[in-house]
Amino acid sequence: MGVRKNQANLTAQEKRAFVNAVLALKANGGYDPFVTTHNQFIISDVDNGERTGHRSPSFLPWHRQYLLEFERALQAVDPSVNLPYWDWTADRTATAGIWGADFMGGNGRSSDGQVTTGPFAFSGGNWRLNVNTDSRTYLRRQLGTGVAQLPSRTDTESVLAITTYDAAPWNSSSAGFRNNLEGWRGVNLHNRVHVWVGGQMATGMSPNDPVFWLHHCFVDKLWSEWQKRNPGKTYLPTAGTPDVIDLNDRMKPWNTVTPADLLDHSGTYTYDTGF
Ligand SMILES: [Cu+2]
Repeated sequence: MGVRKNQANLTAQEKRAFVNAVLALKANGGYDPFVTTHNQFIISDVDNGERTGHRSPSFLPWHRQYLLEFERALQAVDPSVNLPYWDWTADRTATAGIWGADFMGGNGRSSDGQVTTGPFAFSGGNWRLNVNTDSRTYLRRQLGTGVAQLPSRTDTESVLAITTYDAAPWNSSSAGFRNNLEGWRGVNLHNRVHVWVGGQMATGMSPNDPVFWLHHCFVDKLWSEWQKRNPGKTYLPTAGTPDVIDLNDRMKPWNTVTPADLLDHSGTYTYDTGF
């Protein structure tokens, strides 16, 4: 069973293995379909209609399953690899280790936002964006430009303290833990991180930037932490909600798993520490 570690604690060899598995998946055609799927859901998830991947209670179980699918695809390349997470409350500057040339690579250059360092720089020849909003096929970032600060530990604790999972109308206007973590209301955690990174990360094609997986792995860890702190509090809504994934509804695109199936990840993977 896999242990998902803080990226700041990976050894040089673990970083290399993760990067190499991502590059191998890109090269064998297995990566880009993940980008396509995410963008299709970003486009189709709407506040007043069907919503599954985002702006709805199933934001968390949907991304949990989506990350699991991606992690399994990496493990098919290298069984030693597990998803690392990026604790953006701690590793919170543009010069933090996560942006090193041995891992995610650095900020985009000022002229066109192009990432020019690390394994995913376009000039390296291994990271061409095939699923994109425009003709720019190079990875872009503008760290700290769209918004100045990543969420702090205090911001994050304030969201973990919300004891209701989610609330009607089950969308981007909801009160509750899910929507505050997703970021449509309150101090804004998950959405703000996408904006802080900028480039493709601030679009529906966000999985074009491999840091997507590390960001969402930390969001998943925060859900896990919330569950630990709120025993007996369950996923909501539990039944009969139009356009929304109830506890025992199957989720597209897999149509095999329900939120109930995904609440307990401990048989599949664990996290190295609590928050
Ligand atoms: Cu996200």
